[in-house]
Amino acid sequence: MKKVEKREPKNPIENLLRMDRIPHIWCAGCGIGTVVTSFIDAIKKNKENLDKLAVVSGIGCTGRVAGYVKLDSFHTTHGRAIPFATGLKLASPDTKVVVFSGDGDLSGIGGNHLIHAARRNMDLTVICVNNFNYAMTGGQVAPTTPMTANASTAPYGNFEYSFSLPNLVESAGATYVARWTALHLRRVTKSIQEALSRKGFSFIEVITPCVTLYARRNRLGDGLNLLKYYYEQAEIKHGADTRTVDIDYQGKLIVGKFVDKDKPTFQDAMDTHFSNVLGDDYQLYGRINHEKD
Ligand SMILES: Cc1ncc(C[n+]2csc(CCOP(=O)(O)OP(=O)(O)O)c2C)c(N)n1
Ligand code: SF4
Ligand SMILES: [Mg+2]
Repeated sequence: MKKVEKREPKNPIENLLRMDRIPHIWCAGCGIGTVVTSFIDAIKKNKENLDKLAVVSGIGCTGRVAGYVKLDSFHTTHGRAIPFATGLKLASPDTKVVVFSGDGDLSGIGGNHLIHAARRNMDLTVICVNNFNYAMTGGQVAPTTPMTANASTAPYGNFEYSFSLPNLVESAGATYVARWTALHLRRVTKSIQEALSRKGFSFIEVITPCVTLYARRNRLGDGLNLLKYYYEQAEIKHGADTRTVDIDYQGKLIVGKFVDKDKPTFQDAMDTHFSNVLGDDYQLYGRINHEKD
C-alpha cells in the first residue's frame, strides 16, 4: 500500500483554519481573508487559550469567517451575531467572545443589537469588515455606503446619509474603538490584541476591498487600486474625536485608535448593583459565594 506522507502546513495560519472547507468562497482580491490573517496573528501573539475563545458571525461574505476558523465558532442568522454572542458570554463568562461580521449585518439588520451591546458595555470584541455594501447578496446599498457611491439599489448614486461606525458605537457606550483599513494589517493585529486584552465592548472597523461588487460598480479598479487609495488617503489620528471621522466617497480615511477607556462591564455592573441591594443573598454572576472576596 502506498505510504501517505504527512503534509507540512503550507501557510503559517493553516492550523487555525478548517482546511477541509478550503477553497473558500471569497473572490480574488477580496480583503476579508487578510483581516482573518490579522485576527489569527493576534490570537497567536496574545497566546490566547483556544479553549476559552469563540467566534460568532452573522450572514454575508464576512459572515463566512466563523465557518473557516478552526475555533469554537458559530455562523448565526443575519443581524443576530451580537445577541448570540451576548448569550454565549453570559452562559460562559470566562470565554472571550469575538464577533466577526460585515457592516450590513452589524449596522443594518443588526444595528439595534449593536447599539444596545455597546450601551451595556457587554464584554465582546467586535471586528467589523466594512466594504461599504451588502456584498453577498449583490452589492445593495448599506447604512455605510458613502453618499454618491453607486450600488445595485442606488444606480444613480446613494443619496442617504451614512453611519460613521466609530461615532455610532462610541456614542452608544463602547469602551474601545479603532478603525483601520485592510492595508494596515499590523495595526489591525495590534488593535485586536488590545481589544482581546480589555474588558468591555470593543469595536474594530476594518475598511476592506470588495472588488467584485462595490469597486466594479464604482469603476474603482482591482484590489490593488483600492489598497493604493487606502495608502494615499488614510491618515492616522489616534484619539481623534469620532464626530470628525465621517467617510466621504473616495475622500480621506481617518484611521487610528479613537477610544480606549475603562468602565464596568454589564456583568460587573450587575454584580455591584445586586451586591449592594441584596448583600450576601446575592451570588456573583458565574461564581460561587466564597469567590466574592
Ligand atoms: C433575515 C435576512 N434578511 C436578508 C438576508 C439576505 N442577506 C444575506 S447577507 C446580506 C448582507 C450582508 O452584508 P454585510 O453584512 O455587509 O456582509 P458582506 O457580504 O458585505 O461581507 C443580506 C441582506 C438574510 N440572509 N436574512
Ligand atoms: S463579493 Fe465582494 S466582499 Fe464578497 S467575496 Fe467577493 S470581493 Fe469579497
Ligand atoms: Mg458589507
